[in-house]
Amino acid sequence: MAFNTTNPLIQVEDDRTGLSVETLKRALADNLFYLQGKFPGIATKHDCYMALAYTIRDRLLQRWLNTSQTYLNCDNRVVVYLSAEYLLGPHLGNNLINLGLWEPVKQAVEESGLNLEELINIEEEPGLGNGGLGRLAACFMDSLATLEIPAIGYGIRYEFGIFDQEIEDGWQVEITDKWLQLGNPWEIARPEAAVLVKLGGHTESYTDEKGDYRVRWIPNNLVKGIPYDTPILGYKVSTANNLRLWKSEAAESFDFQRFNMGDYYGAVQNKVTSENLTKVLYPNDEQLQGKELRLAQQYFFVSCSLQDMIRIHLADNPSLENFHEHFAVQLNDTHPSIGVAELMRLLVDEHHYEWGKAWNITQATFSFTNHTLLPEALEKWSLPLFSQMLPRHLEIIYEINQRFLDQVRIKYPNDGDRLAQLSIIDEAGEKWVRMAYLATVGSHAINGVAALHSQLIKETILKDFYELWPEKFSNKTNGVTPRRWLVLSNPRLSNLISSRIGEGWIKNLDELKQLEPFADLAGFRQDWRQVKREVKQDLAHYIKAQSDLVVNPDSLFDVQVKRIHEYKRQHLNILHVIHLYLQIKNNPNLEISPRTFIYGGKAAPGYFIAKLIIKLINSVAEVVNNDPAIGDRLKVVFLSNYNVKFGQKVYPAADLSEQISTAGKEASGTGNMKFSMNGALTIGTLDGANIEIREEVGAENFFLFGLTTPEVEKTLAAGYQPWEYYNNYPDLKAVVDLINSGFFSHGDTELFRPLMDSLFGHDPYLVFADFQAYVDCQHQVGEAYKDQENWSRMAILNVARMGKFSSDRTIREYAEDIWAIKPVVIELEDLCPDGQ
Ligand code: GL4
Repeated sequence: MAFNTTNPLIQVEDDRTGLSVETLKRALADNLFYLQGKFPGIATKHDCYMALAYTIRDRLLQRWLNTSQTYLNCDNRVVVYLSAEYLLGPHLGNNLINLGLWEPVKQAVEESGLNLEELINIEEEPGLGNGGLGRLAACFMDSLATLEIPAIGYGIRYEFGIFDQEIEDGWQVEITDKWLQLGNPWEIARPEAAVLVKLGGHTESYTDEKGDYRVRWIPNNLVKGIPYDTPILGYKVSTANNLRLWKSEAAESFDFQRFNMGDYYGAVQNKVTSENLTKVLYPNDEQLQGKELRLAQQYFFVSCSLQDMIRIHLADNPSLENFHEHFAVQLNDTHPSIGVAELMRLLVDEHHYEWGKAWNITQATFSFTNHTLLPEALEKWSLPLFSQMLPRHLEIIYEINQRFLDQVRIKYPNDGDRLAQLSIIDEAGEKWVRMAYLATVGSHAINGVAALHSQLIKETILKDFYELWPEKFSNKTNGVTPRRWLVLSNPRLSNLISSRIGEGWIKNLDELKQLEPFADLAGFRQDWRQVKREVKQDLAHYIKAQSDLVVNPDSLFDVQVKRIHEYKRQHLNILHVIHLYLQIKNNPNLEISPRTFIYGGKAAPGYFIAKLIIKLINSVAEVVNNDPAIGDRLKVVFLSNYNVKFGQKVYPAADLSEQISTAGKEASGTGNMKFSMNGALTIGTLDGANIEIREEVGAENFFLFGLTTPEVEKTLAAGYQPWEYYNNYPDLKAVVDLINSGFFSHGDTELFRPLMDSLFGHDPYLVFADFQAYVDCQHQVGEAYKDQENWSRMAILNVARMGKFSSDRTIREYAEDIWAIKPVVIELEDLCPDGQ
């Protein structure tokens, strides 16, 4: 069957669209020859991957083009997701699932003498994000398409994404990511849709021909933005939304004037500076690096995107008056929040709208999601830096601020403190532009990403704004896509589930509820354990290949994978490992559930303590794994280069999910959901979405420990004394003393001192305060694991109760409460049969 049934020219199955095994094989060979320029005999595995990727891309192009064509032709609202990060993960496997082509393609690949899984593994993932925030954007794109919601994702096409991590002598080493080196078959460049972005310079006022006062911006630099488009397919629908990522280039590839004057290097300089803009992703999660280039990146992609939207809008509308009816723009954290000032500039300066009207359009367009409360992550830009790069935007922000503060004055007369607290410009001491405030003032809706976090936003960082506009604030608990995080990453479990309750759950995750009665069936539990055993075996092979360590698939796989950060407390986890080690050493016959501790995660390159935590984990691993007295009872492994691909292997294999952040610090977490969805039980604090996960799965199926958010606050306010915990808890003292003795550092008593100093000196994350509760809770975990029947029961119930944590549910809530948007069904018929 061909997609195109209306084109009379296509008599036989088209090699670019046909779906039979024979056609797929022919297409594969054809693409290998004509696109890669290789015969099968000399083709590398990567060539074969490319040929296959193009074969699949051909089969989704009609969907992609029809989708954008349909959006152009209907006047439905379109969601625009503005995000500096998209942590997409490899496309090939996901596209096969979403197209429903896994089986025929597998057969075609095999009959061509290749292996599908091997080819899928070759794909370099686009690591265009740091962690949860970027990955959430990717899950949202998947859900938007699956729910057939018109959407465009805009972002940055970083030439170098998140660095690759290697471990040398226990330390993290960063290697440049080169995801584009061998070509990217999923993107199409659209140089014809390039836009220009101004930077620097100064502003001038003038009077226009109608006698109106106006401002123009005379920049000292101009950069060109080239869009690169990637299709994002929905699951078994015809929607393929567009992800448009911008690459910067010099506006003129050569500065001829300078060249003619003999300044060759000066002329090339401009080209180099412009191209630098989208060179590299800043590798910090939850930490602001107030670098000029970062602000330039943010402004660049936001300006490109807004100009693109205006072009699209004006193609079909006489004016921008109804711009907000056309686009609902979601700001993914403050990174794109300069968009508020940029849209005002475009409307007022370039399209000559009166301020009040422009402001109404702007506010009706934007909504803002906050993703963190950590003070070091809250974006602010120093005024001098800001005015140098964006002089016109600073003027606009001053005007926005003045008008906003006038409103505040009416509501709270004579309240100078409140004005200072609410001001977008922080003027106490050095002056700063507070980006979260700009986003809040410029948006009609503001949300947090889990119930607790949304509540804390209202009580802390945006308290005064909440008092002004309580109706703007809401919660949208995060979710993850079950397509990538269950169907693709855990086919064994997915098949087991579908064999009992059908496949409806893939699009409607609430249907997993139907699994609940199976938790009581011994036969099903047996099958469940069998699947888990096989998946753990796979991970064990991977561990052996990467680190040469043999781990026992029957041991409890206790996993913590996420960015390395003190608030996430990987160090609390390793203290527990040392505690178990000591227990066995002191009592050689101790019977415990054998455990394999698995860690993975990257530290920001400049975050010394996080890097030292990695070193400590590896140092403990070295001792524990090589101590014959421990045998098979404990193994510790730090797997390098944790990324989406690796996540797909590790979530399915986990028995225990470590979600042990200090209460109040993890906005939501999304790894916690992926683990649970794959049947791991959680050990966790009452933080972020853990609270809601526990509510859903039932307190009896969740291992809870630790201080609550109010207790954390109280402990800190009372003047937290780590020494007291050290002196009062002998288990803690023994662990700390062992580290300090140089036992894990070949006698070096200085190596881990900075970490110990921070735990004893200034530790806002209260590691020692939660240590004993954590150890006790871990003891319960170990005991519970001994009863495999009950453990399986709990695991099944975890999965059965995960419906809430599908990103489909999250997106539906945004669509209803914030975007006011409806699905649009895409038809697969050829819309332009004869190329008209
Ligand atoms: C984060 C939060 O830390 C994380 O809890 C949350 O799940 C994620 C997506 O909402 O956003 N905020 C930042 S910054 N990085 C994150 O991963």
